[in-house]
Amino acid sequence: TSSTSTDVDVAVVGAGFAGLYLLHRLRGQGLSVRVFEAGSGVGGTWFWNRYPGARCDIESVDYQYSFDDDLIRDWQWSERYPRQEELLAYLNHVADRFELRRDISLNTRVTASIFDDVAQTWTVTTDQNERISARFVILATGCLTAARTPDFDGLDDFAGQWYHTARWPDGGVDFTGKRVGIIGTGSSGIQSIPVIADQAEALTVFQRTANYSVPAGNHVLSDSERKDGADGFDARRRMQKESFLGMSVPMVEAAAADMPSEERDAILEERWQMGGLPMYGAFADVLTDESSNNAAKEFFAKKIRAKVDDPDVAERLIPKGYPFGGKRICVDTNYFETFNRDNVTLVDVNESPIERITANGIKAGDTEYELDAIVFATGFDAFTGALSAIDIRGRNGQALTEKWQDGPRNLLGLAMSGFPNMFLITGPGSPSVFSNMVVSIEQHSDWIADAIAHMQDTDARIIEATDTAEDEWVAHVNEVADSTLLPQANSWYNGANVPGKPRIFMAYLGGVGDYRLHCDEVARAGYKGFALTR
Ligand code: NA7
Repeated sequence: TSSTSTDVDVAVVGAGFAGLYLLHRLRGQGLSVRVFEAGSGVGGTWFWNRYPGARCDIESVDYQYSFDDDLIRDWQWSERYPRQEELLAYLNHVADRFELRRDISLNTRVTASIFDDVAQTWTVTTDQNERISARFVILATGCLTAARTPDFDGLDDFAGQWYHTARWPDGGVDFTGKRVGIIGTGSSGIQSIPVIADQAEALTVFQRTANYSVPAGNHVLSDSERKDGADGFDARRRMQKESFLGMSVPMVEAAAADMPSEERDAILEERWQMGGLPMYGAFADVLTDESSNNAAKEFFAKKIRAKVDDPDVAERLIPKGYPFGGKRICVDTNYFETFNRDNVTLVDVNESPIERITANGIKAGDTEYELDAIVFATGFDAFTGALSAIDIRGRNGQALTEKWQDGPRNLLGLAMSGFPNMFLITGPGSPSVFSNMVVSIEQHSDWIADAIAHMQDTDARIIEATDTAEDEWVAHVNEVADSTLLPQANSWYNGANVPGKPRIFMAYLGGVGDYRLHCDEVARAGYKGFALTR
C-alpha cells in the first residue's frame, strides 16, 4: 500500500491513549506507522498531569481499552478511580505488551504538517530536524493539552517557585512547611487542593468561579470487585457505546420539569451517593430545562452549606450565575471539607481581583498574600491549542489556523475539507470531552482505521470532507448546543477561558451513542459527505 515516495503510510501525532491504540490498530492492517510524541514518555494527559491528587473521574474499569480480552483480565486496577501514576503505568504496560515503542519517537515535537498538492502526501517536520512524508496524518494531540498560564503582571519577579498542574515536575514537589497559593478551581484545582492543604503549612485558594463538584466515593477495590469488573466489562462497554456520555450508569429518563420536588431531591441524593459523573444523568432535561437545572443547582447549594462550617465561605463556594453542567462538573475527595481547615483561606478574586504577582506572593485587592510557591491550576487552551501550535497547511497552502479563524470547522469532528487524508481524534465537533474519553478514542480510531481499510480495498488515494457536508455538520453541532443551557456559561467548552478566542461551542452534545450511529451510517453509505478519489 505504501507508495515509493512516502516514508510511512500514517504519521500519528501524540502517544497518549489515542496514539497508542491507533498504532496498534493500523499496524494490524498492514500499514507502516510512525508516532511522534513531544513528551519523554508515552501516556499523553497521564504523562503530563502529575499534580498532587491527579486522578481520572471515570471509574478504572470503564477507563481502559476494550481491544484485548487478556489485557482486561490481566491488568488489576487498585482503586475505583485510577490515580495518574496507575494510568501511566497501564499505558506503559500497553506500549510494552504490544511492542509499540519501536515505532514511537519520544522527545519529538511535530512542528509542521504540510500537504504537497503534487505528490498528494503530507510532509511532517519535527523539532529534531526530521522530515518525513506520510500518506495520512492523524492528530491524536488531545483536547486538553496546551496548558495555559494567564499572563499576570510580575510573575518574573516572584522569588518562590511556581508550577502549572499540567506541567508538574517528575518526582513531585514537597510543600512541607511552605505557604502555597493556588489559582483555579476547575478539576485540577479541586483535586489538588485537599492534598496540598494536607501537606503545606498554609494554602490560599484564589477562586474566580465556584464549581459544581460531586464526591467521588473512591475506595480500594476488593478482589471480588475487580473480578466483577473484568467479568462485566463487555456488557458495560456495550452500554457505554450506546449511552449519552459513554458511561454505564443509565440516565434517568424522566424529566424533572414534571416531578414533585421531593422526587427530584430523592433522585439527586441517589446520584450524589453513587459518586461522580452520573450526576449528569439525574434528569432527562437537566441540561436543557431551566427549572430542572435549578433543582440541581439548589441541591448543590444545600450540600455545600452542610459541608462548610463558615457560612460566608460556603456562600462563596456555591456556584452561581451559570447552569449546572455549563462547566464540566468536578469529582472530588474532601474538597469542600478542606475549607474547614485552619490552614486554608479562600480568596474570591471577583471581590479582590488579582492585581499582580510580587516578589513575595500575590497581590489581590488590598492584600498582599505572602507565598513560597504558586500553583497555576488555570487550565488549557482546549480543543484547538495543541493543533494551532503546529503549522498545519492543507491544499493550496491554506493554514488550519486561517480556516479556523472564526472557530473550528470540520465534518464529524474527524476531518476537514481542504485537508485531505488528515484526521482528528476527539476533535472539536465530536463528543470528545463530553464523553468517557477512552470510549470516544476507540470509536474515532476504529472509524478512521476502517475508512483507511476501505481505501486500501478500493484503491482510493484521497479522502476529504466536502464543504457542504462540513457546513451541515457545523450547523448541526451549533444547533444541538443551542438547544441546551451549556453555552450560557463561560467555559473552555466555548473558548471563553482564553482571551480573544472565537466563542463557539466546541463539543458535540448529541450524545456518544447517536454520534456513533451517525458515523457508522456515513461509512455504510460509502463515506457520505467525503470525496474519495483514486
Ligand atoms: P479548568 O477546568 O479550565 O479550570 C481552570 C481554573 O482556573 C478555573 O477555575 C478558572 O476560572 C481559573 N482561571 C483561569 N484563568 C484565571 C485567571 N486569569 N484568574 C483566576 N482564575 C483563573 O482546567 P482544569 O485543569 O482544572 O481542568 C480541565 C479539565 O481536565 C477538566 O474539566 C477535566 O475534564 C479534566 P474560570 O472558571 O475560568 O472563571
